[in-house]
Amino acid sequence: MTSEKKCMGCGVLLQDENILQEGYTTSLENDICQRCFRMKNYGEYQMIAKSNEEYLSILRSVGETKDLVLYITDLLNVDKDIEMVRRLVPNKMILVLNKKDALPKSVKEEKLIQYFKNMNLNFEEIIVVSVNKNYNIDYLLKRIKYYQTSKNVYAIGHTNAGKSSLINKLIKNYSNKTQEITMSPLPSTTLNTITIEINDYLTLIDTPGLIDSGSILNIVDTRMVKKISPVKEIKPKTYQIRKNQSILIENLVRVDYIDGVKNSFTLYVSNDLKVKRLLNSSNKDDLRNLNKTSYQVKYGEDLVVSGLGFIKMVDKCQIDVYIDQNVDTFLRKNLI
Ligand SMILES: Nc1nc2c(ncn2[C@@H]2O[C@H](COP(=O)(O)OP(=O)(O)OP(=O)(O)O)[C@@H](O)[C@H]2O)c(=O)[nH]1
Ligand SMILES: [Mg+2]
Repeated sequence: MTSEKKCMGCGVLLQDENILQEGYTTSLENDICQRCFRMKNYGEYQMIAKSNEEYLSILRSVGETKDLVLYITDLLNVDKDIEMVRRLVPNKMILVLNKKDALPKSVKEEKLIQYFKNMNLNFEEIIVVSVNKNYNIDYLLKRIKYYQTSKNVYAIGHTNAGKSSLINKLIKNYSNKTQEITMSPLPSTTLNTITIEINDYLTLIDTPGLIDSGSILNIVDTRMVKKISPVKEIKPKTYQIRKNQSILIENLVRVDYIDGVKNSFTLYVSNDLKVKRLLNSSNKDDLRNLNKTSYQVKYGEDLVVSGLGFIKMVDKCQIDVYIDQNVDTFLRKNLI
């Protein structure tokens, strides 16, 4: 039977008929589905492949309200399509830059804020937070109260940005509810909207995240997903690098320095990932069989590897990047 009852963990309709389909639970008396139960209690993550179509239609319907929207962004995985989302959702919006704890303490907040201001996307305010460290959450709540246009406030953003984590933090800090939305390091944890009344004046609505089809998280196993997702402050690794040298990250990415002056590459990736510099690029390596993209890097650009992190490069140069063909890489102006 399919009920009208939604799973409190991920938002899908509960059903007790088909174990292979989402929303399955052994008994409709339960509040959460079996997938959420396993993630919460055993850390057993189950990936669900989703298309972005449903999510885009959820975003469009958010855009039809006049309610305040929180756009949650992971500072390590800044969206490429932030502008597209802004067009779909023209509401009053606070940009929430999450996971500050994962960046080195030396990174200045004002600099991050300025970077996003320069996009001219008309946010009411840009606020840096760390949900894990409970950093700036009180201030965020104050500003939510200040900008909200009705009781309802939506949380939107890419999958894995920390939307559900943020809402859970707000529930924990400011309400007497015990409900907990499911959180996980895998993409597409939340499957449908979840509405939570914090108090008489504030109802938060969690939404599923937009999928980044080019994220490296889509192609690695759960063990590697955990390794890639930083839980501690990243200790950036800097390498002086010259022509004919290479940087390798695990067996995931290879960057060959093809041409340019002696340069400095700083890697912002999880500390758990093994990084190696080859002093001679001609050394054989299986990574060479992966898809190759060549970049002409301008002065002061980052190479972003979607879902993994980024390499801050100082001088202009030419590089070849080898990576699985389904993973996106791109250049942008230095974030930090
Ligand atoms: N380092 C760090 N990790 C965080 C923070 N907030 C959330 N995370 C982690 O980010 C991952 C994703 O969190 P979720 O809350 O499930 O993200 P979501 O945006 O709801 O993702 P979907 O439901 O898939 O759209 C989890 O592994 C969290 O532990 C933070 O402040 N710092
Ligand atoms: Mg979620």
